[in-house]
Amino acid sequence: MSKKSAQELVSQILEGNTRGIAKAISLAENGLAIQSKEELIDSLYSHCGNATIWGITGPSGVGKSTLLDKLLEHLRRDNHKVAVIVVDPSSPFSGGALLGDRLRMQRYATDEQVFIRSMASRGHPGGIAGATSDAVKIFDAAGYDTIIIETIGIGQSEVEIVKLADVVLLILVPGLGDEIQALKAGMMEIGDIFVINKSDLNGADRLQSELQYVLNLRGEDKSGSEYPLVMTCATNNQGINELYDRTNHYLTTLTQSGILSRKHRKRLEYEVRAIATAKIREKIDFNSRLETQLDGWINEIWLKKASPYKLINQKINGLIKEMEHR
Ligand SMILES: Nc1nc2c(ncn2[C@@H]2O[C@H](COP(=O)(O)OP(=O)(O)O)[C@@H](O)[C@H]2O)c(=O)[nH]1
Ligand SMILES: [Mg+2]
Repeated sequence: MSKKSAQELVSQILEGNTRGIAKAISLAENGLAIQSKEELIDSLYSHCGNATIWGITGPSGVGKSTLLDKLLEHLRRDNHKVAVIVVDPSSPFSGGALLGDRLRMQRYATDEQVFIRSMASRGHPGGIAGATSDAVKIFDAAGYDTIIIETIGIGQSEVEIVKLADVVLLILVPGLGDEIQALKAGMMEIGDIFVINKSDLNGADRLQSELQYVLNLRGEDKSGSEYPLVMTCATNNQGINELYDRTNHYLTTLTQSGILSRKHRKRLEYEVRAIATAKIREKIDFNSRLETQLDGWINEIWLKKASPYKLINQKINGLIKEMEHR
C-alpha cells in the first residue's frame, strides 16, 4: 500500500467511514501485507482506549446471537455506537453459521451506528486472537464506544479472544449434560456474568442451582461482589433488561474501583507478549526456510555460478521480502 493511500485509510477510519473500516479489517484479517497492517494499527493506536469491550461466549447454539440482538436494542436506546465482531468457528468457506448470525441481527443492517462483522476463526496467519484485537482497535479508533465479541468459548484461541473483553458474559442453557462438567473446569474461569438462556426449557431451575453452587465455591468476583447469574429467554425478550443492567453495573463497579484499568494493563501485557512471541516464531520459521534453501545457494557458489556475498545478500533480501508479504 502506498504511503498516501495508507494515510487516507487512517483518516477514513478516524472519521468513522464504514468502507474504510471494512477495508482495514480485511487488511488485518488476511495477513497478506503484514507491514501495512502493522503501520495501520500503529497509526491508530493513539486514538484507541475509549471503547468498552464485551465478550459473549458459550457453546454453539445457546443463543448468543439472539441475546446480542436483544442487547443491541438497549445499547441503541442508550445511544451507543456499537460494533459486533462474530468470530465464527466454522471454516472460512462453509459460511452457514455466519449467515445465521447475520440474519439474527439483520434489523441493524441499515443502522449506521451498528457495524456487524463476521470473522472466520481459521486461516489467520497471526492467529484469530491477533486479528480480533486488531479489529477491536480499528473500531475503537473509529469511534465505536461499545465493541462486542461473540465467540464460542471452547479451545485455547477462543479463550484468548475473550481475554480482550472488559466483561465476559458466559451463556449456558439447560440440557448441556456432560458439557457442564467441562464448563466447570475451563470455561467458568472466563465468565464475569453468568447467563442461563433458554430458561423456557426444562431443567433451567436445576442448572440454576448447580451453577449457583459452583459460583459459591468460586467465591467473589474481582470487584468483591457475588457473581451475577441471570436467567434469560432471548426469544421472548425475558431477562434482557436485567442482563443489560447487570452488565453495566459490573462495568461501573470495575471502573470505579480501578480494577478495569489494571485489567487493561494486563491485557496490554498479554498482547505485547503474544506479538513478541509470534515475532520470535517468525524468526524460527525464517531459519527453517533458510535451511531448505541453503543447499541450493552452496551449489551455485560451488559451481562458480555466483559470487558468495552477492548471492547471499540477494537471497536473504528475497527471504525477508517473502516474510513481509505473507
Ligand atoms: N427455546 C429457546 N430458544 C432460543 C432462545 N434463545 C435462542 N434460541 C434459539 O436457539 C437457536 C440458536 O440461537 P443462536 O442465537 O444462533 O445461538 P448461538 O450459536 O449461540 O449464536 C436459534 O434457533 C434461536 O432461535 C431461548 O431463550 N429459548
Ligand atoms: Mg451466533
